[in-house]
Amino acid sequence: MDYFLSEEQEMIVETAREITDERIIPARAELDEKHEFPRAILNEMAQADLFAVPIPEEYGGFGGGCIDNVLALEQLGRGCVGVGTAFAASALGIYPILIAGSDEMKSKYLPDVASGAKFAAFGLTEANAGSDASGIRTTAVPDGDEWVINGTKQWITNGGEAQIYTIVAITDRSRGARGASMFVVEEGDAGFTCGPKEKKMGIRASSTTELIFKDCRIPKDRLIGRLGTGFITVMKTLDSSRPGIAALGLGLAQGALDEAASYAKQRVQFGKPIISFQAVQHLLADMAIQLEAARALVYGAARHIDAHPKDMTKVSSMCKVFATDVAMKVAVDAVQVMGGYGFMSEYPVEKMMRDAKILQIYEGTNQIQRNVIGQELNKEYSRS
Ligand code: COS
Repeated sequence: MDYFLSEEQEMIVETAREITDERIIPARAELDEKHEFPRAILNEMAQADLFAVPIPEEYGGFGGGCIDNVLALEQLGRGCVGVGTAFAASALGIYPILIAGSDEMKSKYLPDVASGAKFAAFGLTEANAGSDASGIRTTAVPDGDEWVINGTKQWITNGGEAQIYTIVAITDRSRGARGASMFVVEEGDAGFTCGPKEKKMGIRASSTTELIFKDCRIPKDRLIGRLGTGFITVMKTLDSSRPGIAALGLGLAQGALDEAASYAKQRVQFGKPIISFQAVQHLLADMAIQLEAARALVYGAARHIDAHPKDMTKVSSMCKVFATDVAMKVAVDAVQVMGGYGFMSEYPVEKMMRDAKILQIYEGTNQIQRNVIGQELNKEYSRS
């Protein structure tokens, strides 16, 4: 379907498509098997200016909107959601600075992320604070000209690979959601270390570690925005980044459909290519219908967000839920079309099926997204 992309948007798609076809697809099986961080590929993406897409022009970026980011991530997701996640997590890490940081803070950190000289990461989740984001225990206490941070973040994407970490910590427990604040922690700050890489079912090219703060001291000016606004900044950050996860889902579903359809054309059983059997055609048709419906929703949501940035919560969750549920279903059906071969790791759909699962879990489970959508509907219908 024609989504009437501008010339600049077609260029973003072309750039991301080329890197995906030439660099990511040939490397993905090995990166997955070795749990290897794709630094060389990310560097090439940086040279192609892809990291600059979501960063405003005055900070060395391309000044793209949500739709531009979605278009780039869709292509990367078609190749490998592990590589796409490493890329997306750097944008996630700088959203708090973009949303709430001072001009000085933006000037200090954003140009290096736009050029790809530095990667970023976002630290929210803890052992006892997953879906319940406000249950975090990490604390930040003022001491002279510094903040002293103590606690442990869990499952942080780009842990150990990023140089800039935006994290949320409790600054006043008595104030509930208004008692959390966000900070920038840099690689090499005293008292800050990352744990070993987690072993995961999928997205193995991305790095996932703990962030460990033991009397970690950072300067006062690393507070992002105002004291006590950390939880709200976290929520706005997730609203901004979830369409990117939806886009990874679109890409994964497209990749899985491409694999399944090409296989069905060349696989002969009962004397005919299996694509000529209605049973297989119906599976492929449903995959294609769901993918196109998801794409229409994700692009529509991204354009709505660009036009109405203050009204993004509901559409952001809607497109995350729908596109990632579609990605999971399409990946499972691609394995089904390919039968025993689909189950073997020499074919990419086996990895796609493993990678798809996390899309329904991270950046807010799809159950939490439905809660968010329900709450937004409740607000809307209370007003009318
Ligand atoms: N934008 C701006 N403000 C928001 C917001 C949003 N999207 N969502 C909530 N808020 C505000 C609320 O308005 C409220 O402010 P007031 O105190 O002024 O009323 C405050 O934040 C607390 O909101 P709420 O009471 O809804 O918070 P809950 O603790 O009930 O949690 C959910 C809400 C479940 C939505 C939140 O915890 C969440 O998103 N969890 C999932 C976390 C997640 O995605 N984790 C994945 C790991 S990060 S990669």
